[in-house]
Amino acid sequence: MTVMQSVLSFDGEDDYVSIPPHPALDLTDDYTLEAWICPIALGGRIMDKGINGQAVGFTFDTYGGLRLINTGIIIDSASVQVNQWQHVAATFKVEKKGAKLFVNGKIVRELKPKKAGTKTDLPVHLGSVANSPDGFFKGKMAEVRLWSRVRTPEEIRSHLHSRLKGNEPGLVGYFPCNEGSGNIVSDKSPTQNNGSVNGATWEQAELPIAPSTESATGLEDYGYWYRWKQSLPASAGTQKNFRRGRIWC
Ligand SMILES: [Ca+2]
Repeated sequence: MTVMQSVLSFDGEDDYVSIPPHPALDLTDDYTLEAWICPIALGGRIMDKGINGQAVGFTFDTYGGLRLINTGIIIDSASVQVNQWQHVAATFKVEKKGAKLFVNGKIVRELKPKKAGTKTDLPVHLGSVANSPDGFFKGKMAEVRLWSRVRTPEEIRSHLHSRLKGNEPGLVGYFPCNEGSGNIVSDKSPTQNNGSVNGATWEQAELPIAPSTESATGLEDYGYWYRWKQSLPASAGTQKNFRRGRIWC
């Protein structure tokens, strides 16, 4: 199911969003980055808190495919497609196969990082390098999420097609990028660290993301309930399946 909604469009020349420096965004180990992207061309930054050419902060981009840089690099060259929407994610933790790249909830690359990242005092930029006018993203972006913990593949997949509430544990930056007008992207996480839009424009796009359950009419919750019910074995019986309270809450 796709729903027409507002997204941010970047021209690949000088557009970006700047999210001010904040201690909650000093992600060096045990973190997750997520976004929905529709790149017109590969090469641009998705989100970046690094210094161009140095292995500090973090860089999550489409250079050569899908790539995460902190003190090391993990890259997958084959999975990101141009001119279509896809959900991309990176998780990082210094342990066995602790760095993972995901496209549409599927792990496309993983490796063991040698060491954790180091922080910078830079803002987080969406759509460009954080410290210089470079690496501009060409395409559309929405539903940007930053977490101070590693989300499991199951967690990533389970919230891939729905907006978050904003109070999920470990959520340190949440930018749905669906304002539709103005020069601010609101941070719906407890960090409340809004970003400023520099040149990027608002567009309408069909995205496979259900509206937030906060504004649910009941139908969205029914969808979740129905899928949950379908996933139960028949032996669970009808009584356990019936959770009417959730349908209309
Ligand atoms: Ca521009």
